[in-house]
Amino acid sequence: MTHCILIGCPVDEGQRRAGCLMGPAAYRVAGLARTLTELGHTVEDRGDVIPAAGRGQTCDNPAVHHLPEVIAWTEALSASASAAMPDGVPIFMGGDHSLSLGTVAGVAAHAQAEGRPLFVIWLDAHSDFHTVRTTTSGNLHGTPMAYAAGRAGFEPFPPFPAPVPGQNICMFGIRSVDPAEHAALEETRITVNDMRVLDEHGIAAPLRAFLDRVRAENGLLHVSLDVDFLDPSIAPAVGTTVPGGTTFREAHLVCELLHESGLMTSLDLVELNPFLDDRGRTAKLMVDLVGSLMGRKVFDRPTRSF
Ligand code: 6HN
Ligand code: MN
Ligand code: MN
Ligand code: MN
Repeated sequence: MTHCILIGCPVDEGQRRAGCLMGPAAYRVAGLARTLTELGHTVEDRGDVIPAAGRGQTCDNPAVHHLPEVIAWTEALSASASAAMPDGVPIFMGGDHSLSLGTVAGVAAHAQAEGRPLFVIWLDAHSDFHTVRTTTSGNLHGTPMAYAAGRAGFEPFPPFPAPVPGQNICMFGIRSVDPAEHAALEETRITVNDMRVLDEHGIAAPLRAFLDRVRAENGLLHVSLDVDFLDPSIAPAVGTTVPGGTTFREAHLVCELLHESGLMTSLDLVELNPFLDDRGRTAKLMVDLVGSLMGRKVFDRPTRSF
């Protein structure tokens, strides 16, 4: 039994297609709390985070969009995340992916205070490894992984509390990486399991290998699930669809293996844009995936070896 803490993060300023701010409401309507309760967990909904007003910060990159607002979200969400961590497993209901600038910062501050290493699993079509300087779209939802890894180029933001070492970061589902992100990733020890890796080896083996390391080092594990990790044919409600994503079963398998590991300590659900959804199917799929992450299975027994 886990104490699940729902935190609404109605962030829309990290990209340009309005609608992600409706994400937290869609997760509530789709029955996220009920799903968790039915699995035997306790649920506390802390409502939606409200950021302070932006303070007018600027940067050298003219493309950057809504910088002061995103900084204000980062500060507010970082505080909410570190406050929630001692009480249970926070589930951050987004909101676009710029919310992870704040949630991972808050979780990292908590991990540092506990004296435990932080590991991050990034489930996404994109690597989100731009900095405020390198982003060409100017959409800050393309930057949170670089912030968490401690890349230089985030000067207007508060310094990241305890950068996550590259070898503690593992990405899955990747199939859209901009040139500046590609070059920067090559300089790190981040494991990038792109779709080619998943096609050839499946998702279970690389995931198990990473989870073994989290366990061996008694790490905290933050999971960031971007809707576009999923193939757009099953998850249309996202502004940045990329063909060739994970299937229904691949995504559930990731969640089932994560549950079996017992290692996940915090979770982001990001990029759901309910305005683009088809009768709530993407919101419902995301809630179903959280069900698998939190213990739903067909038979309660270990997988047989055939
Ligand atoms: N996401 N690399 C593109 C950009 O605009 O920087 C896409 C970012 C997508 C962001 O997945 O959360
Ligand atoms: Mn705008
Ligand atoms: Mn993303
Ligand atoms: Mn993405």
